[in-house]
Amino acid sequence: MIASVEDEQVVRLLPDKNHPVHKGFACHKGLNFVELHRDPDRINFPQARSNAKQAAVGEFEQLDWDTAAQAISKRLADLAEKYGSDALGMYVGNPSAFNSTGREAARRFARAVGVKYSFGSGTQDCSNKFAASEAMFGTANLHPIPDFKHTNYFLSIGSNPKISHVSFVHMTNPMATLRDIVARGGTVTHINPRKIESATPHTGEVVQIKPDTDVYFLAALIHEIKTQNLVDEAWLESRASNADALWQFVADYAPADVADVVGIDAETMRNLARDFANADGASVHMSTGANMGRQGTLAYWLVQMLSLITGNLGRKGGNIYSPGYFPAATVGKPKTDNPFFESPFGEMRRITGSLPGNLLAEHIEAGLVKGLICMSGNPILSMAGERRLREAFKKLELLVVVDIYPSATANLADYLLPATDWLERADVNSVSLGFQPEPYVQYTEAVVPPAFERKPEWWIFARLLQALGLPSELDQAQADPMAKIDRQLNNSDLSLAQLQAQPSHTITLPEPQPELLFDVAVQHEGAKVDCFPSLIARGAPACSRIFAELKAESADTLKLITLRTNYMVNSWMHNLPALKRDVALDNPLHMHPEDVARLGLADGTEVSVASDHGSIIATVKADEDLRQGVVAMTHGWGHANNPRLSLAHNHPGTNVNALLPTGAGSYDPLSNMSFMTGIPVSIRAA
Ligand SMILES: Nc1nc2c(c(=O)[nH]1)N[C@H]1C(S)=C(S)[C@@H](COP(=O)(O)OP(=O)(O)OC[C@H]3O[C@@H](n4cnc5c(=O)[nH]c(N)nc54)[C@H](O)[C@@H]3O)O[C@H]1N2
Ligand SMILES: Nc1nc2c(c(=O)[nH]1)N[C@H]1C(S)=C(S)[C@@H](COP(=O)(O)OP(=O)(O)OC[C@H]3O[C@@H](n4cnc5c(=O)[nH]c(N)nc54)[C@H](O)[C@@H]3O)O[C@H]1N2
Ligand SMILES: [Mo]
Repeated sequence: MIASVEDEQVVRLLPDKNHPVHKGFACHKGLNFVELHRDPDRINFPQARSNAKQAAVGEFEQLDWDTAAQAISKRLADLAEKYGSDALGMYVGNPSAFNSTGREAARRFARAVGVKYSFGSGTQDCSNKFAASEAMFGTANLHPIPDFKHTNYFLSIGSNPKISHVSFVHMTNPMATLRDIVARGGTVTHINPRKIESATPHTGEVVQIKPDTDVYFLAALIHEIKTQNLVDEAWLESRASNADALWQFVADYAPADVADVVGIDAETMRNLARDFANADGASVHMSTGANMGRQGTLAYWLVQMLSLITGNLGRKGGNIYSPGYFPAATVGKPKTDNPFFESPFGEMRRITGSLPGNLLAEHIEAGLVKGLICMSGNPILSMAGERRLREAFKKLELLVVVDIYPSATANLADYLLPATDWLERADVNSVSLGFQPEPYVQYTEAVVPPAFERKPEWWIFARLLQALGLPSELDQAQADPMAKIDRQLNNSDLSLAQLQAQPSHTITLPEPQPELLFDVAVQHEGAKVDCFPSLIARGAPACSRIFAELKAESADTLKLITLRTNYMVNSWMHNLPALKRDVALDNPLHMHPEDVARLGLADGTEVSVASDHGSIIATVKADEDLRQGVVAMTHGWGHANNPRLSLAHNHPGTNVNALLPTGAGSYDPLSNMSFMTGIPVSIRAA
């Protein structure tokens, strides 16, 4: 985007029509960022809590940075003295992905002070992918992307590109991308319980699946392709190991065997499998809708297997590797063969450093985590079990929150530290590494100086380290928070200085070459993909058990799924007037009209929604787009307890995450990924 600045104030953001890749396409949430930048409810100064933690609403007094840094470092030192170095936890949330210097600083800080317990939003949206890739490919950082430009079949599972712009693929103008595939005679198929906004006559059809069953659907496709002899066996032999175990795994899941469980008739699955296998270049992408099911790791594995056995992995029009300015796949190798260890909560693993988010409350309740640092995350609203988390957070001896807003989590903090926003800090689009069909690297400058006492995270963490007497970036005469990125750029004979000199501060990189996937990215010996790694074998028994459970399930079980809209970003853009339109003033419970009638309800009825884990009150919204038996509600709402966000507080909505499971058994033990979709609920008039 282009920011117009007058008197050191951003007055306007407009799409950058000259951007070599995006060509003026920009998301309305980004374009409305000026509202966020100027929001009077932002956190502008360091603050310390001045009332009791038991109080419903936190009260805070303003500090200067020196006082705040001293006070926090003293509290950290006290904790270390009392409990040794092992009582600290950290939670790093989603916006850290779009904050290259902040993310790196949080990592460095954690290492320097010895944070033992790391948590993050990754176990709410994607940790299954890291776990599966690490096992199959020998690197957590390989996530082959669709070759949109050349593909003739695109299978999109559990995603809604029009609304969310996808995760793990940096898609420019998602709808135009889908339209182009259909326009050149290709096919786009969306696998989703809901007829999503992304599906139109020009952008593909939806096959409506039952929630939390993708793994069986994928197994059935592979079963059919194998049975029809559509596997390129010689190629598979040269590229992969353990294929026999894959065939054995899918043997129980022929299309006819799984049809009732997945809710798609066998013929549809058979046709889909054959069309995919026969297409001249077929690609597949799976996103949060399937990640959040109970078997996200297995589902992601089967997605890659579908691509592999049809000869589409690392092939033109299939799924490819796009290294961008740095081949991150080469640095994602697992540190050990067996990631599992004994913990107070049984056998456990870390995935890209993180423990299961759904055990965060337990860690505090058990007295393991006494102090927590939370950066750009809002676990109180974004994770399951708000009530339990609130009680746990009140038991913390120290909670430091680094945020731009007084979030629900910030409300419980002992110290609140004000971060800068995107207009006030420089950045490079490093999160896109590996995810770009059209690779480019861009430097975005700070277009205005930070308002008030807001500081970039790298500075905040460096200041804390300094106060702790530890080596700090700020010890240097000229701090260089982008040094690491510059080094990575140098790897491609680029530099920050070069970027800064370019129009749009952007350099486009060569188109990704399909052969790079095997030549560069796969890290297993001989660049062979493991078709049945031990991690997957570990998940196989649960896969058959859940299949039997699903088969036995009553036909009228209602299942809850998640529903992103254009008017929210997780829990945190709820204070922007531009996103609080009349269609988006709360988060009703979407239900199919037949289900509404069957339960004797009506559009607008107030209902009580209950699961095994909690209950909420919601308003029914009849919605024909849902599959029957599926209900949906948008997450990130529930601002009734937070008067500091004035607009959000006026339209609080309900936190649907009260219905999600938390604690033992509520996450995929292969990857720590939380179960967040396909949750059985019952509904009655309130
Ligand atoms: N407007 C907006 N954009 C966002 C965000 C936001 O909050 N608002 N969040 C951002 C973030 S953090 C992320 S991770 C990305 C996520 O990007 P996406 O993964 O594309 O997320 P969603 O749009 O929620 O799409 C998930 C889809 O999965 C479907 N689904 C639910 N359960 C199942 C299931 O069991 N199986 C299948 N096959 N489908 C299922 C849902 O109906 C939904 O359409 O979006 C990002 N973009
Ligand atoms: N039921 C249900 N729950 C879900 C999901 C779902 O689909 N359904 N989606 C899940 C997903 S995909 C995700 S990623 C997680 C998100 O989980 P979290 O990352 O914990 O939550 P967010 O709501 O994204 O909160 C981000 C916080 O970062 C702050 N912030 C924004 N920009 C900056 C910045 O530049 N610096 C700093 N320091 N702070 C900043 C915001 O004010 C906000 O408080 O939630 C998940 N929760
Ligand atoms: Mo996410």
